[in-house]
Formats: sequence, C-alpha cells, structure tokens
Amino acid sequence: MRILFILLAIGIQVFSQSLTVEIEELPTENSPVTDNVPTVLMIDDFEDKDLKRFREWWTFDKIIIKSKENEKDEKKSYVGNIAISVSGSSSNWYAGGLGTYLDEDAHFFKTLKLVIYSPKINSGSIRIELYDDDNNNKIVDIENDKPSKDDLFIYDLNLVWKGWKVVSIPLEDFVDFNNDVGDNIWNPNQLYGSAGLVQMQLVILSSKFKSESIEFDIDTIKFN
Ligand SMILES: [Ca+2]
Ligand SMILES: [Ca+2]
Ligand SMILES: [Ca+2]
Ligand SMILES: [Ca+2]
Repeated sequence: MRILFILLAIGIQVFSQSLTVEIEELPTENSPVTDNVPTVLMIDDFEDKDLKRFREWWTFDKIIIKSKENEKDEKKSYVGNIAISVSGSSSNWYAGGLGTYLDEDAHFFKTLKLVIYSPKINSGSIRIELYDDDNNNKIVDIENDKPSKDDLFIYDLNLVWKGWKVVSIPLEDFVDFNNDVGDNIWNPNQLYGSAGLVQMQLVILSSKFKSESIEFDIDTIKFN
C-alpha cells in the first residue's frame, strides 16, 4: 500500500509539472504581436544629398531647394552633416512650397519633429500639410486644386527665432483644413488599402511682410 501511495504521488507531481510548463509557454508565443510598434518614422534627413531618391521631393511656384553642407562651427549635436536650403520670394504672402509622396503608416506616432536653421528672426513661415488617405486609393484625389476625398491636416510654423532649433509639434495640434472632405479624423493607418499618410507638403509663406525674400535650412523631418 505504501509503495502505491508513493507512485501515485510521483504521478500527480509529474502531471502538475508538465501542466505548469505548458502555461508558462503561452505568453512567449503571443509576445511578437505586441513587439512591432515602430518608434520613429524618418521622412528625410537629407544626408545622401539626393533629392530624387528617398525621398523624391518636388517644388512648386517660387521655391528652390538644394542640398547643402552644414557649417561645422554652427553645428549642434542634433544636427547632421547635410541639410536642404529652402529659398524663394513671396508676393501677397505666398511663395510656393515643397512636398513628397509618402505612403507611410503614421498612426503609431504622436509628434512631428523638424530640425530647422533660421538665419534671422522672421525668415519665413511654413504651413505644414499632412494628407490622410481616407478613400483608400493611395493617391491624393484633387478637384479644383483641392483634395476632394482625403483629409488635409495643417499646422502653421512661423520662424521667429535665429539659429538652429528642434521644433516638436504634437500631432494633436494639427487641425483638419477641410471639414467637408474625408472623415475629419487623423487616422493615417494602412487598413483597407489606404496609404495612411499619403503625402506631406511644406507651403512657404511670408513671416511678416506681404513680399519677402525667404531663406532657411531643414536638417531633418521625422515622426516620433
Ligand atoms: Ca535623399
Ligand atoms: Ca485618396
Ligand atoms: Ca477633412
Ligand atoms: Ca481621416
């Protein structure tokens, strides 16, 4: 009888051990699903001196962009080697702009960061435009020169400082610019074939006067 009890006890122990092991293995099988959250979306750091590849930038109206080397003595730790110079002239407040096609899932991010060199106080003003592909067709649908299906979120940034600056803009500070178009919600995910954040443009405007010559540098644009 005693031997039988011992055997039974060992049997129960082995059984409960194997049960425990099985339960411990379950969480590791599930963890890759939660590990895939990106922490940065690089729009451009311009380091490759190539404005046609990653990313392909276009300009419109009276704006010119060029790659340029940052001056060593001006450099801060957060500034890279290469930036772009943005220059132009405004009339009736407007100069032109630059932009790039993105097709990026931006729903993970909370902040847009730009590293900008402003050579003087009031060197220009930037209307940052983010296009959110709401009709899931990977393009910005345009009618009468305006987006006709997709949300356009904007933020106005006046360059009212001198020198380098890291500008951090919470995405919740962007406002929907077309209440009659899209779903008026910042939802740049890539569900149902959407490009998510389909396009970004920087529209360049005067800082202070109707007509100005405008000049500043951008070292980096990214989302965090
Ligand atoms: Ca490039
Ligand atoms: Ca669209
Ligand atoms: Ca809208
Ligand atoms: Ca939307």
